[in-house]
Amino acid sequence: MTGPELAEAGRLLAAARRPVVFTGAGMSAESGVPTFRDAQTGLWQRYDPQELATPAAFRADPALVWGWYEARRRGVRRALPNPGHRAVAAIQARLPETVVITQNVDDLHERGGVPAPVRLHGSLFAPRCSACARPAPLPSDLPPPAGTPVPGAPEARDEAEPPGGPVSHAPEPQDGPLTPPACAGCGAPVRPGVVWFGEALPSAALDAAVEAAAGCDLLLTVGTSALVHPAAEIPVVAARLGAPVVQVNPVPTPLDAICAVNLRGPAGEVLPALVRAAWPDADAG
Ligand code: BJW
Ligand code: ZN
Repeated sequence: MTGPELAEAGRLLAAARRPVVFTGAGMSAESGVPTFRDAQTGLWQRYDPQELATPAAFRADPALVWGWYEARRRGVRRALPNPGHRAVAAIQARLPETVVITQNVDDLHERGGVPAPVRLHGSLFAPRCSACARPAPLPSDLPPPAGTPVPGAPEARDEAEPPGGPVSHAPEPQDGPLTPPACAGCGAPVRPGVVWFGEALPSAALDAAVEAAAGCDLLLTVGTSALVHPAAEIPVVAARLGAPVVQVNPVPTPLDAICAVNLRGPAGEVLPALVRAAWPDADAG
């Protein structure tokens, strides 16, 4: 990718000292993780994500909602960070004051080399009790029920653990409704550790995001439709206080009007090109 917009965005990035990278689902699209507003596939195609991602949906049908999140968590577990994630890590490595703020509930920034993104909408990997909020283990962290045959597993258990620790041999459940586990403390259904419509964002994360946006000297917004609030206001805070905003998205969004530069294209191609434009010697991932 080349062109005057990329060169201008590269100049802005090279001049920045405290950039913010603000990401949405498009960041992970090239890793094979569907965006939130993509049409759903398989068993889920008759459901609207906006109607599943609510406390009311979970109350009405916990197995439907838990099964949807488990299917998505298994999909994310199989996905790998793409060159866009690695380019964001390269920016942070070059500019250590970079703050990465994500709306995504996957873990691809962490696996791509950004150890502690600010998570506005929670995580697929942090289930908790729906009543007492006690953290719950991930289903695949649970040992298989006693007597569960483990396909292909050796009878003897004296083999060395694989690198990275023990792996679970729990069978993968089928894609579809799935009864959520019960809380070990109070017995209520465990829920995904994400922020649903109508729920408050975690206040520490929201405060950190607003503070970073207010103090940044460049905001790079990547792969978000900017339709969901209050997250969509983060780039607006930066722009209002004078920071240039650079957007990476194949299509226009409501943020176009406040952006100094709009880079139309996929994150996995545009972000490495942007890093190379800023620092021609950089390893852009
Ligand atoms: C690519 C690409 C490639 C594709 N490269 N790009 C003000 C106005 C109107 C409404 C509200 C308002 N303030 C609050 C509201 C209500 C509501 C809201 O915003 N509704 C709107 C939808 C109308 N907000 C809330 O309810 C929030 N809570 C709240 O306000 O609480 C108040 C409160 C205070 C105190 C006490 C109690 C309550 C909570 C919002 C939580 C959102 N949660 C979700 C689900 C998380 C779990 C899950 O994933 O299931 O978060 S919704 C969903 O949207 C998810 C995402 O993080 C979020 C943003 O979506 P995102 O990332 O932008 O994805 P997409 O799919 O929309 O867009 C993808 C983009 O990528 C597209 O632009 C593509 O073009 C692009 N793309 N390939 C680069 N390769
Ligand atoms: Zn509980």
